[in-house]
Amino acid sequence: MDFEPTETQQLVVRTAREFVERKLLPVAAELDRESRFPSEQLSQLAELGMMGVNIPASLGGSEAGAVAYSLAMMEVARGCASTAVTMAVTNMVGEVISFFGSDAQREQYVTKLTSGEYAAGAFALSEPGAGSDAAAMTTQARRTDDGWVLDGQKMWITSGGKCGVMVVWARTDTSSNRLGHKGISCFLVAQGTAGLKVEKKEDKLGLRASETVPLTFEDCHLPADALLGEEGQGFRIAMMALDGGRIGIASQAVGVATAALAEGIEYAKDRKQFRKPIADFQAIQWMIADSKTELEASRLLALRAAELKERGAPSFSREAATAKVFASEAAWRICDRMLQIHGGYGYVRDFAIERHLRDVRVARIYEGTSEVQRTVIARSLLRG
Ligand code: COS
Repeated sequence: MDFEPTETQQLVVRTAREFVERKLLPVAAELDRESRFPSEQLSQLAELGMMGVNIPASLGGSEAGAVAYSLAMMEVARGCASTAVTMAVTNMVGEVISFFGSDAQREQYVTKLTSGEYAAGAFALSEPGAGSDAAAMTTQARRTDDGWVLDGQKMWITSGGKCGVMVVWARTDTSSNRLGHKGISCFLVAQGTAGLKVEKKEDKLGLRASETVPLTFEDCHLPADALLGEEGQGFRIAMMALDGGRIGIASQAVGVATAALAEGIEYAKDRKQFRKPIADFQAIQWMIADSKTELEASRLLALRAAELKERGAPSFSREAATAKVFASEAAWRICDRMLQIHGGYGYVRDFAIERHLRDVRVARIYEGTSEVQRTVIARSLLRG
């Protein structure tokens, strides 16, 4: 066990940190306030290799590994959680196409994601009636003489209207309503495809600079080679992609909580009540100490899951869920405690802490709720 980052990992961290200090921290509050998609920042991140941290160099990625990706995500999320989630989904989409795609699909899409030619990638799994129960999806892909026709609705799609390409899950076998996950396949859909309609942007509590939209597919014709992986394998592809995605969200939560803790400490040292800095009170010190402890535990869990992924260890799925549930729940508590330290000032927009609290809340929901993570962990242990 080696806790020392490799040279490559250190380089990725330095690169991300410098970008965050210079380009992201100065604009994060404004992006949030204006609900402005961070196009410019995403394109700069692509130039720095952050849109394919764990993607082969032959496809324009940095090939720096899953641990480096987790470290990069922690840094970027410290600067702006909205930019971080957009980067996370883009990396996830790039990885899933690299892993399951044909040579032609990889060439067509992955290099455009890693280079920044596409602003982002999108992952269209959830539906109005299929969230935690992803296998309950009703979107259909009907085979035609020369391809497929998609019909249905997707919901909560990050960058759905901004992405260059999206991975879309649909039911290809409707012969029995008991087929569940077995009849699901996965497709690559380019932005602008006829029959794809991007619906009205969601007005969210947090992550306001990231775009979240519903999508409608109506008589949406796709070529035969839009199928990603094998027919009927879509659910497995989604689960495998989400295993990696959950490390990204755990890392995002760590990044936001890191920012929150630093701001809480700074405020506690500065703010005076009863003739001394509030940092002198044990009540405040314990909030800081508990937060630091939970933050470091979260960081280690995320990095361990990433290391297991990098090694191809089968337990990585469970450990990714462990990291995700712990880090997202801890980050929420940390942001809440740091807001408490700010008192009334934490409840207004003059300080960043209220944004962190709003931004981090969804980490307990998306890419699998905390309840789903617990299901994944328990099932894995009970299976033995
Ligand atoms: N990797 C590879 N295959 C996996 C897998 C994984 N991590 N998890 C499950 N599978 C496979 C199973 O092996 C099973 O295949 P076989 O029938 O061939 O053996 C199949 O997928 C179905 O698995 P399971 O029975 O566990 O599926 P469930 O319908 O019970 O769903 C949960 C399990 C709840 C864990 C899953 O639906 C889930 O993760 N839901 C949350 C979805 C989510 O995260 N949505 C967020 C989208 S992004 S905002």
